Amino acid sequence: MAVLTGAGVSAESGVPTFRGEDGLWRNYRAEDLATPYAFRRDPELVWEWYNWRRGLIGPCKPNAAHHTLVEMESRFEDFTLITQNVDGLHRLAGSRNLVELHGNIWRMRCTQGCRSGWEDRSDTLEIPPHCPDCGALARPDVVWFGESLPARALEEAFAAAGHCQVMLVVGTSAVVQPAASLPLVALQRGAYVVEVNPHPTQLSEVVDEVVREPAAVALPRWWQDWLAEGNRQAGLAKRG
Ligand code: BV8
Ligand code: ZN
Repeated sequence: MAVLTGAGVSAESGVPTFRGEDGLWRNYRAEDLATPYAFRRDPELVWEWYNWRRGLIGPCKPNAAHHTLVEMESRFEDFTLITQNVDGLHRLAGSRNLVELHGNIWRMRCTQGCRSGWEDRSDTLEIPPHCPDCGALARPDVVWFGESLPARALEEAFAAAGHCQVMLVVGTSAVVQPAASLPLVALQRGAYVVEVNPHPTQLSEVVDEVVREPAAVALPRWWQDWLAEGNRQAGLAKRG
């Protein structure tokens, strides 16, 4: 089983999505600020944006969709959760076999490469923060537009998409590459692909099943139906 999540899985936790109306900050779009160019040009502005998002995300708690994915992970031999989100809510909910394709907003790394991936959840960040070792600018440990994704994460994600029998695609507009190609890889390899999203996306026409509902409602019910079906199948098998 493989699951791909996007910003929509955190919507019911109060985290603004990227392309929804609540996703703007001072009239900037994510694509304007989440880039190496924007950071080079104005690291302070980019850090103010990340600080604003950290302030928004900090109080948010995992919702029923995050918790259902933790329970599913414990019930499947082979389960990979691939997320495009940087909010850290899957990890907070207890997901372990987690591929963070686009990094994590709570982690930082040194722009001179001397230190990577330290966690800093303080809400009194100096803006812009500096590397504690060499004093160079620190940057959020996330993948910006125009940057390559971490090779290992990418490998794990495409391997999971390539061998899963079922893939759930939850809360993504399926616009951002290469993440948006993962469901297509799963479909090509014959997996049963389910989209959970209250709105249509470019995947809706090609997946096997569409659940047009918010994730925190749809996922717990989809999982209960799966268990009930499994028990029925097991019951049938037992009866021979
Ligand atoms: C790369 C981290 C190789 C940062 C993010 C043309 C020009 C330039 C570039 C490109 C191009 N075409 C393709 C590209 C490449 C580019 C790209 O895809 N651009 C897009 C915009 C076209 N991709 C890249 O640059 C990637 N790197 O390709 O490397 C390379 C190397 C060098 C040079 C060139 C290429 C890197 C992409 C990673 C970007 N980083 N985040 C940060 O967060 O600060 S992406 C960002 O978007 C988030 O990670 C987010 O998760 C992700 C995807 O968005 P979604 O998750 O889908 O969120 P969205 O708001 O869009 O949709 C929410 C959905 O939820 C909606 O469908 C909604 O209906 C639904 N929903 C709402 N409520 C609910 C719900 N669903 C369920 N329940 C609900 N309650
Ligand atoms: Zn450093």
